Amino acid sequence: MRALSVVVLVVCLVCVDLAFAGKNRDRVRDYKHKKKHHRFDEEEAKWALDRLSYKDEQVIDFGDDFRDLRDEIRDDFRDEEEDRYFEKEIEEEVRGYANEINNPCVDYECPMGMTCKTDPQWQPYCTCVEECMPEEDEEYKVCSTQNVTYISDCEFYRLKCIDPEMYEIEIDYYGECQEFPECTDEEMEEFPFRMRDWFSQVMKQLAKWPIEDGGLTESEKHLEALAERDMKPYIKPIAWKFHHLDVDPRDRYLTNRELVELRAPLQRLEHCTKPFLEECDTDSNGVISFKEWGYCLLLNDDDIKEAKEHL
Ligand SMILES: [Ca+2]
Repeated sequence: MRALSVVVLVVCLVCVDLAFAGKNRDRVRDYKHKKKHHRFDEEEAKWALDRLSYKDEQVIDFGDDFRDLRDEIRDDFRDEEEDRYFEKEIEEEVRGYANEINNPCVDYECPMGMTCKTDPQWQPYCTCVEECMPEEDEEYKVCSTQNVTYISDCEFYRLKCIDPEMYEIEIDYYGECQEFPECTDEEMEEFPFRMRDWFSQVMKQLAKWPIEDGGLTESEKHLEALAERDMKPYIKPIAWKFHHLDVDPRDRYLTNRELVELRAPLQRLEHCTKPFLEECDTDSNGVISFKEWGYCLLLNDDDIKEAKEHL
């Protein structure tokens, strides 16, 4: 019965993690679509720049398809008056496109709650988001570690960016703030097994995905393949997950902020997540060391030593 419940929960947790990875994949797809679209705009802009004799841009080869399209459009605007109107319209568009092509914010990344802007010297910088999309769907709500509900994670991070007093506050979980049932001793005892099985399953699934869709890197795939042949197949995934979360900063300690990615999507489905992670921090210094992480996922000292080699 216990084994069955672990299996059911592992499947459930894998679904959650993959759903989030899926969201990430959708975002990547969306980005690629935008990139593709942007590319088209870029070609149009270059062609338009050519029309306006912007010499710097004339060296660009548009390719046969584009030249055909250009000639076609030119033929369509034989009428002089129309042609003048077209020139004017093109000129306006050129300014917009050229702006977009040269915009240094296009590939400039900002942290959550911030957006990129340019200064008068056309240098990119990050500044707090001014406004978030008004979200009405309950699903977008988030609950903070101060037990305050926000309409979306965008709104939470926007306010956190504006208010320095919110520096220590993080997203606790997705959804409106609520009371969770207490995590029983029995549930708490099972939880590390669930967690580490879940890490293994997620790693296995992500090994099948292309890296650009959020899948594992080549070295992570290699690690996953090795893990499957291990006597203790959970050791490497435990190290992998720690390494995956330990990014801000990568210092072999997991802060509350780094744990958001693990805790926030799970807490509503798995009410033991939060108390479990709190218990992992055995010296109560607010961060989880790799040793603490290993112990709370039931590794012994030798396992931890082995796992450390994969950090
Ligand atoms: Ca860290």
